[in-house]
Amino acid sequence: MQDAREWLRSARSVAALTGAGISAESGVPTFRGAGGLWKHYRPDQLATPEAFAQDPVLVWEWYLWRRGLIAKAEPNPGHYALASFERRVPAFVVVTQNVDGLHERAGNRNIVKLHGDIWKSQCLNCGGEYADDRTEVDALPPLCDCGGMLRPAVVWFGEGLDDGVWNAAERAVRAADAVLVIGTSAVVYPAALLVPLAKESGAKVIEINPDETPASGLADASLRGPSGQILPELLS
Ligand code: BV8
Ligand code: ZN
Repeated sequence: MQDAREWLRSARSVAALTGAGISAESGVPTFRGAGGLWKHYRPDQLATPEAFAQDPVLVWEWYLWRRGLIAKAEPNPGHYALASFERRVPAFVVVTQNVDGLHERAGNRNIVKLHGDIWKSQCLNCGGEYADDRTEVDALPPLCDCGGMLRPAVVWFGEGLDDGVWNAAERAVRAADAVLVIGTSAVVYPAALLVPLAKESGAKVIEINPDETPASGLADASLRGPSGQILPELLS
């Protein structure tokens, strides 16, 4: 912990790569932990274009259920620690795999959302993207004003990430003197590539996760514990 604090103190620019684990203490289920299941479906069975094409109502029910959970959730001390850190370190970027919006709610502004935003919907017909905070919809699937079908504005498995978003994430990690890898199982690509990229760019990599992950071998420090407890101590 002391080394990590020292690296952060002397860092000119810092990036934080976050995954579902940072929201676990807010009561938002992770993808691969317990509680991530809904009606016996695994996320990777529902978060795909194929699942949506086959049964858009089922996929929407899952997203509305998640929105309902997230709407009741609050950012936790880990989110707030990152928000106060952004106010202290000018060059600080949060690169998140999460779609829950808890980083904004905690106060972070400089955020790269690798996998989109559950609080936005996109029209399959006209491509329009709208803020959408509905947790219930009478007639599913919801329709756009143009009559086209709406989908959640998130990146599903098998879908490419937006080029601009990926470039921003790469730039943030390449420029960072220290990269925090928080609450991610580091199995989803291309997001997981940002850790070796950080290493190659000479950044100090600090992993915060109760468990070992495929990224642990690349970490200069692995802080084993819940981010809601570790981040406030690490970043204070
Ligand atoms: C693409 C949005 C190609 C939707 C998500 C085989 C090998 C390698 C890759 C692949 C493969 N087969 C398929 C692929 C590609 C695939 C992939 O990586 N699959 C994995 C599963 C093998 N990737 C894709 O499909 C990507 N697209 O490759 O497209 C392409 C390219 C060009 C053009 C066209 C096509 C798209 C991936 C994006 C998928 N969308 N989310 C939604 O949310 O509904 S991914 C989803 O999983 C979430 O975003 C989530 O963040 C992400 C990863 O999960 P984690 O965040 O890491 O969370 P997880 O539950 O896994 O782990 C939680 C961690 O927290 C654990 O480590 C736990 O220990 C820790 N933790 C728990 N409690 C705490 C904690 N940590 C701290 N504190 C705590 N309290
Ligand atoms: Zn439309």
